[in-house]
Amino acid sequence: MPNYKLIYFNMRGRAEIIRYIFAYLDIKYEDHRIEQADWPKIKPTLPFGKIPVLEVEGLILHQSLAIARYLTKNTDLAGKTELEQCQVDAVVDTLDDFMSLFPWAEKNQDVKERHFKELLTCQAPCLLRDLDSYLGSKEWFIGDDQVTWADFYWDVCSTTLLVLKPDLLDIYPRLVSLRNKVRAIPAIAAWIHKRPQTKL
Ligand code: KDV
Repeated sequence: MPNYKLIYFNMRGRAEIIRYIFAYLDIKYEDHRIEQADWPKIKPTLPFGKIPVLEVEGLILHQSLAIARYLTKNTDLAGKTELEQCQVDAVVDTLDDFMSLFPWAEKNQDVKERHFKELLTCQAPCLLRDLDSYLGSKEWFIGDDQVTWADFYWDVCSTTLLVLKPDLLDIYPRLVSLRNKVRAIPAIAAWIHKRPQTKL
Protein backbone atom coordinates (compact mmCIF):
# COMPACT_ATOMS: atom_id res chain seq x y z
CA MET A 1 0.00 0.00 0.00
CA PRO A 2 1.42 3.43 -0.89
CA ASN A 3 2.11 6.03 1.79
CA TYR A 4 -0.75 8.53 1.88
CA LYS A 5 -0.66 11.99 3.48
CA LEU A 6 -3.84 14.07 3.29
CA ILE A 7 -3.35 17.80 3.89
CA TYR A 8 -6.27 20.10 4.78
CA PHE A 9 -7.46 22.47 7.49
CA ASN A 10 -8.84 21.14 10.78
CA MET A 11 -12.30 20.86 9.21
CA ARG A 12 -14.47 18.29 7.45
CA GLY A 13 -14.95 20.59 4.44
CA ARG A 14 -13.64 19.31 1.14
CA ALA A 15 -11.38 16.66 2.70
CA GLU A 16 -14.09 14.70 4.50
CA ILE A 17 -15.18 12.68 1.46
CA ILE A 18 -11.60 11.43 1.16
CA ARG A 19 -11.51 10.56 4.88
CA TYR A 20 -14.78 8.56 4.51
CA ILE A 21 -13.31 6.62 1.60
CA PHE A 22 -10.09 5.84 3.49
CA ALA A 23 -12.18 4.70 6.47
CA TYR A 24 -14.47 2.46 4.41
CA LEU A 25 -11.64 0.91 2.41
CA ASP A 26 -9.59 0.49 5.61
CA ILE A 27 -6.60 2.33 4.12
CA LYS A 28 -3.99 3.83 6.46
CA TYR A 29 -3.13 7.49 5.90
CA GLU A 30 -1.82 10.54 7.71
CA ASP A 31 -4.69 12.98 8.39
CA HIS A 32 -2.51 16.10 8.47
CA ARG A 33 -4.45 19.17 9.62
CA ILE A 34 -2.78 22.55 9.22
CA GLU A 35 -3.36 25.71 11.26
CA GLN A 36 -4.96 28.69 9.48
CA ALA A 37 -1.89 30.69 10.59
CA ASP A 38 0.45 28.40 8.61
CA TRP A 39 -1.64 28.47 5.43
CA PRO A 40 0.01 31.53 3.81
CA LYS A 41 3.38 29.76 4.12
CA ILE A 42 2.14 26.47 2.67
CA LYS A 43 -0.08 27.84 -0.12
CA PRO A 44 2.74 28.88 -2.50
CA THR A 45 4.33 25.41 -2.26
CA LEU A 46 1.25 23.72 -3.76
CA PRO A 47 0.70 23.25 -7.50
CA PHE A 48 -2.60 25.21 -7.53
CA GLY A 49 -2.45 26.86 -4.11
CA LYS A 50 -5.45 24.89 -2.86
CA ILE A 51 -6.23 22.15 -0.37
CA PRO A 52 -7.00 19.35 0.13
CA VAL A 53 -4.05 17.67 -1.51
CA LEU A 54 -3.02 14.05 -1.17
CA GLU A 55 0.69 13.22 -1.16
CA VAL A 56 1.33 9.80 -2.64
CA GLU A 57 4.60 8.32 -3.88
CA GLY A 58 6.27 11.72 -4.19
CA LEU A 59 3.31 13.19 -6.10
CA ILE A 60 0.99 15.92 -4.90
CA LEU A 61 -2.52 15.08 -6.05
CA HIS A 62 -5.04 17.93 -5.96
CA GLN A 63 -8.84 18.33 -6.36
CA SER A 64 -10.85 16.42 -3.75
CA LEU A 65 -13.19 14.72 -6.21
CA ALA A 66 -10.37 13.59 -8.51
CA ILE A 67 -8.63 12.13 -5.45
CA ALA A 68 -11.87 10.43 -4.33
CA ARG A 69 -12.36 8.95 -7.82
CA TYR A 70 -8.77 7.68 -7.87
CA LEU A 71 -9.13 6.00 -4.47
CA THR A 72 -12.47 4.36 -5.33
CA LYS A 73 -11.44 3.11 -8.77
CA ASN A 74 -11.95 -0.68 -9.00
CA THR A 75 -13.63 -0.79 -5.60
CA ASP A 76 -17.28 -1.47 -4.76
CA LEU A 77 -17.74 2.26 -3.97
CA ALA A 78 -17.32 3.33 -7.61
CA GLY A 79 -20.45 1.89 -9.20
CA LYS A 80 -20.44 -1.50 -10.92
CA THR A 81 -20.69 -0.56 -14.60
CA GLU A 82 -19.43 2.44 -16.53
CA LEU A 83 -23.03 3.66 -16.72
CA GLU A 84 -23.40 3.42 -12.95
CA GLN A 85 -20.05 5.19 -12.55
CA CYS A 86 -21.34 8.06 -14.68
CA GLN A 87 -24.43 8.30 -12.47
CA VAL A 88 -22.23 8.33 -9.35
CA ASP A 89 -20.11 11.14 -10.80
CA ALA A 90 -23.23 13.11 -11.76
CA VAL A 91 -24.76 12.97 -8.26
CA VAL A 92 -21.40 13.95 -6.76
CA ASP A 93 -21.07 16.89 -9.18
CA THR A 94 -24.64 17.99 -8.48
CA LEU A 95 -23.90 18.12 -4.75
CA ASP A 96 -20.53 19.75 -5.29
CA ASP A 97 -21.93 22.43 -7.60
CA PHE A 98 -24.29 23.43 -4.81
CA MET A 99 -21.65 23.41 -2.05
CA SER A 100 -19.38 25.51 -4.28
CA LEU A 101 -21.98 28.30 -4.48
CA PHE A 102 -21.39 29.20 -0.82
CA PRO A 103 -19.03 32.17 -0.33
CA TRP A 104 -17.01 30.28 2.32
CA ALA A 105 -14.16 32.79 2.41
CA GLU A 106 -16.21 36.01 2.26
CA LYS A 107 -14.70 38.55 4.68
CA ASN A 108 -17.76 40.79 5.02
CA GLN A 109 -19.95 38.92 7.55
CA ASP A 110 -23.09 40.79 6.46
CA VAL A 111 -22.65 39.86 2.81
CA LYS A 112 -21.70 36.30 3.78
CA GLU A 113 -24.76 35.78 5.99
CA ARG A 114 -27.14 37.16 3.38
CA HIS A 115 -25.70 34.98 0.64
CA PHE A 116 -25.74 31.84 2.84
CA LYS A 117 -29.35 32.48 3.85
CA GLU A 118 -30.41 32.95 0.25
CA LEU A 119 -28.79 29.66 -0.81
CA LEU A 120 -30.28 27.73 2.13
CA THR A 121 -33.82 29.08 1.86
CA CYS A 122 -34.25 29.64 -1.89
CA GLN A 123 -31.93 27.27 -3.76
CA ALA A 124 -31.59 24.31 -1.39
CA PRO A 125 -35.31 23.38 -1.59
CA CYS A 126 -35.09 22.82 -5.37
CA LEU A 127 -31.99 20.68 -5.03
CA LEU A 128 -33.51 18.62 -2.21
CA ARG A 129 -36.73 18.06 -4.13
CA ASP A 130 -34.71 16.77 -7.11
CA LEU A 131 -32.42 14.60 -4.96
CA ASP A 132 -35.42 13.10 -3.20
CA SER A 133 -37.16 12.16 -6.43
CA TYR A 134 -33.88 10.85 -7.92
CA LEU A 135 -33.44 8.63 -4.87
CA GLY A 136 -37.08 7.58 -4.97
CA SER A 137 -37.56 4.41 -2.96
CA LYS A 138 -34.18 2.93 -3.92
CA GLU A 139 -31.83 1.76 -1.18
CA TRP A 140 -29.00 4.02 -2.39
CA PHE A 141 -28.61 6.85 -4.90
CA ILE A 142 -27.31 4.50 -7.57
CA GLY A 143 -28.75 1.01 -7.68
CA ASP A 144 -30.38 -0.96 -4.95
CA ASP A 145 -27.63 -3.24 -3.73
CA GLN A 146 -24.45 -1.25 -3.14
CA VAL A 147 -23.51 1.96 -1.39
CA THR A 148 -21.31 4.24 -3.54
CA TRP A 149 -19.23 7.29 -2.75
CA ALA A 150 -22.15 9.42 -4.03
CA ASP A 151 -24.06 8.31 -0.90
CA PHE A 152 -20.99 9.20 1.19
CA TYR A 153 -20.87 12.65 -0.40
CA TRP A 154 -24.55 13.14 0.39
CA ASP A 155 -23.83 12.47 4.07
CA VAL A 156 -20.77 14.75 4.04
CA CYS A 157 -22.54 17.67 2.33
CA SER A 158 -25.83 17.33 4.20
CA THR A 159 -24.02 17.23 7.55
CA THR A 160 -22.65 20.71 6.86
CA LEU A 161 -25.94 21.97 5.40
CA LEU A 162 -27.75 20.77 8.54
CA VAL A 163 -25.30 22.71 10.72
CA LEU A 164 -26.25 25.81 8.75
CA LYS A 165 -30.00 25.03 8.67
CA PRO A 166 -31.12 22.35 11.15
CA ASP A 167 -34.66 21.99 9.74
CA LEU A 168 -33.39 21.51 6.19
CA LEU A 169 -34.48 17.86 5.81
CA ASP A 170 -37.63 17.88 7.95
CA ILE A 171 -39.85 17.18 4.94
CA TYR A 172 -37.46 14.66 3.32
CA PRO A 173 -37.48 11.49 5.45
CA ARG A 174 -36.00 9.39 2.63
CA LEU A 175 -32.95 11.68 2.37
CA VAL A 176 -32.59 11.53 6.18
CA SER A 177 -32.83 7.76 6.08
CA LEU A 178 -30.09 7.59 3.43
CA ARG A 179 -27.85 9.65 5.73
CA ASN A 180 -28.60 7.27 8.57
CA LYS A 181 -27.75 4.22 6.48
CA VAL A 182 -24.39 5.71 5.46
CA ARG A 183 -23.65 6.62 9.08
CA ALA A 184 -24.54 3.12 10.26
CA ILE A 185 -21.89 1.44 8.10
CA PRO A 186 -19.47 0.21 10.80
CA ALA A 187 -16.30 1.78 9.33
CA ILE A 188 -18.07 5.12 8.78
CA ALA A 189 -19.68 5.02 12.24
CA ALA A 190 -16.26 4.40 13.77
CA TRP A 191 -14.73 7.33 11.85
CA ILE A 192 -17.57 9.71 12.81
CA HIS A 193 -17.08 8.68 16.44
CA LYS A 194 -13.33 9.28 16.44
CA ARG A 195 -12.93 12.29 14.13
CA PRO A 196 -12.10 15.75 15.51
CA GLN A 197 -15.35 17.65 16.16
CA THR A 198 -15.42 20.82 14.06
CA LYS A 199 -18.29 23.06 12.96
CA LEU A 200 -17.64 22.69 9.24
C1 KDV B 1 -15.08 26.12 4.29
C2 KDV B 1 -15.76 25.02 3.66
C3 KDV B 1 -17.12 22.95 2.55
C4 KDV B 1 -17.84 21.89 2.00
C5 KDV B 1 -17.86 21.71 0.64
C6 KDV B 1 -16.49 23.64 0.35
C7 KDV B 1 -16.44 23.84 1.71
C8 KDV B 1 -15.75 24.89 2.29
N1 KDV B 1 -14.53 27.01 4.75
C9 KDV B 1 -16.44 24.11 4.44
N2 KDV B 1 -17.10 23.11 3.91
C10 KDV B 1 -17.20 22.58 -0.18
